[in-house]
Amino acid sequence: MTRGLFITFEGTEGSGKTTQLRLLAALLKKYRISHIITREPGGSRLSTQLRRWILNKLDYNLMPRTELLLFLADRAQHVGEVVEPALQQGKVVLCDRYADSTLAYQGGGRGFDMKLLKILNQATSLLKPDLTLLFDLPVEVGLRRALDRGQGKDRMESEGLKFHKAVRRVYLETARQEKSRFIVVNANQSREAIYQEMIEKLIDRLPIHKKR
Ligand code: Z5A
Repeated sequence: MTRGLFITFEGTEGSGKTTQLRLLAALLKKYRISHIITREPGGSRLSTQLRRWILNKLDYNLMPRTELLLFLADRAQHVGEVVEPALQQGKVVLCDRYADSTLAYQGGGRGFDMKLLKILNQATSLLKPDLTLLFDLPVEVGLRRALDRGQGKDRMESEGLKFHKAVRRVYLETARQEKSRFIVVNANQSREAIYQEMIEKLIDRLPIHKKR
């Protein structure tokens, strides 16, 4: 059996990546391409619990190192339990955030050393995405969208503008360094326009184009 395709969705707060992930999943469904939707943190049974520890506002200070190690623990479990088995079954895996989030948030946002993070990412999972879609937009626009959702802010969303701008910078820098893996999509437009751009840039890399 041919190995599946691992596609990750990345972006700063409110970039609309989850919306686009669902739209892409609907397209795969239409073409009967076997796929799964998953996310980090939170894609495995253990990580549903970890997600609460990491993102909920706590009555104590979660140390940046603790936060980093929890994200990595979550990934180790998620890759082994969910992502690898699906890829071995030949499925397309659509994953909302993955290791590039660690570089962007813990590296850009929290200021951890990039070399150290890359080593830790490797130690956690050797699995690299085949493709990474980066939904890019000014952080002010994304934060406004997230606020308009009216769900209140989690721990990461409560960080200031400087934090989120540093996250965006690292994403764009990583995309520049890994041009063959990254597809950058302008997320500062309507849902329909983003979808159009995503599909145009992605279609030749999907198993769908052979079926059209
Ligand atoms: N994190 C980390 O620090 N380190 C790591 O290693 C990993 C993660 C793996 C997970 O948050 C947090 O964990 C994340 C990084 C950190 N923190 N932040 N910030 P999460 O899973 O709770 O949420 P998220 O991944 O950050 O998603 P999001 O930003 O909340 O949403 P989104 O996926 O970017 O967008 P969306 O849900 O599709 O849309 C957001 C809203 O905008 C929604 O109301 C939509 O209806 C609306 N929307 C969508 N598209 C548009 C357009 N085009 N125009 C207007 N409005 C739109």
